[in-house]
Amino acid sequence: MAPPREQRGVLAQWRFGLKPREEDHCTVDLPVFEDCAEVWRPHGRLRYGKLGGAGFIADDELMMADLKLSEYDFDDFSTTSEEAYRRLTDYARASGYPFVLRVWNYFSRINEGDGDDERYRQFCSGRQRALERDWFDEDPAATVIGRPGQSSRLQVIWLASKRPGRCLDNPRQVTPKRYPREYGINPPRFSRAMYWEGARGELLLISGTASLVGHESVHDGDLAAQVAEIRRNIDSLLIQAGDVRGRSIGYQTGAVFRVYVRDGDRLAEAAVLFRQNFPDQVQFLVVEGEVCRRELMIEVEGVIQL
Ligand code: 3EB
Repeated sequence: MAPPREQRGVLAQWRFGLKPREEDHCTVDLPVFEDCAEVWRPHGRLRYGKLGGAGFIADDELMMADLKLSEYDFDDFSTTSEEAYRRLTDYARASGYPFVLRVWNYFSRINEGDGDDERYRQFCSGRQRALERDWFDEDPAATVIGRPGQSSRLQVIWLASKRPGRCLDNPRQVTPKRYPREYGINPPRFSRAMYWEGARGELLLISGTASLVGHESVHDGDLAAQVAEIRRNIDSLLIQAGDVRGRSIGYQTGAVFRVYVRDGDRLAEAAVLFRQNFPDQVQFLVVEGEVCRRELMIEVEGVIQL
């Protein structure tokens, strides 16, 4: 399998705002503020593969996989999610890139359904069931975002490595797998960030970070205050990452962030707020996307190349 011409020669070319075709890799149909593509350069020779709904692009150290499932093929949404994570864990073991560093999950109507029936919670239940059968020692960094509209596609993109990363916790926030019962029967399973070192250099992969302190959402209804809280959360994470690395980490050039905004009419405002709250050298793109708790208006993720 070779990817479409415009995606050749790169480990990943993330594109937002387009409907992904079956053969597309890392294309996510979330509405964008400005057209953007984020290119991840390979290190060494590229290899391509395809297996059971997933496409794979790998270089000497890292593999990017993009799995698309239709919920119509499964009984309910939690079963769809379980199947996605079964394949992810199976493929990771079989591929030679067993260490899953980072996962991005996209599906529509994330906040539909009440209480434990909410689709995000169904997603968490399916993920948990798959992980009870087989999991890695360390939860990967992750993002879960709702795509506007009614698509039946669950898209799971993951970055895996031949060698392990080190997962990080954020002392300002409760570890997701220890969230109290009020957030669902099955807690989310992800780490706040993953630090990784390879021949191409070091990467800090920062999970979707929201205005959440402890386990509680804060600043309900206040977009500006949520962005400021996210900055504090990410600052705190960088301190942890610096400890693990043995050398401090800042927002150096080479930082690329993504900003997911629930209200499609507030993308421009969110871009201004991000600029005001984060250092100038941080590159970012703004896309429309629903965050997994209704009161959360915005979520920020990022990659810092060190
Ligand atoms: C949070 O801190 C916000 O379920 O994998 C962010 C990143 C969030 C990943 C996940 C959820 C997940 O709980 C939501």
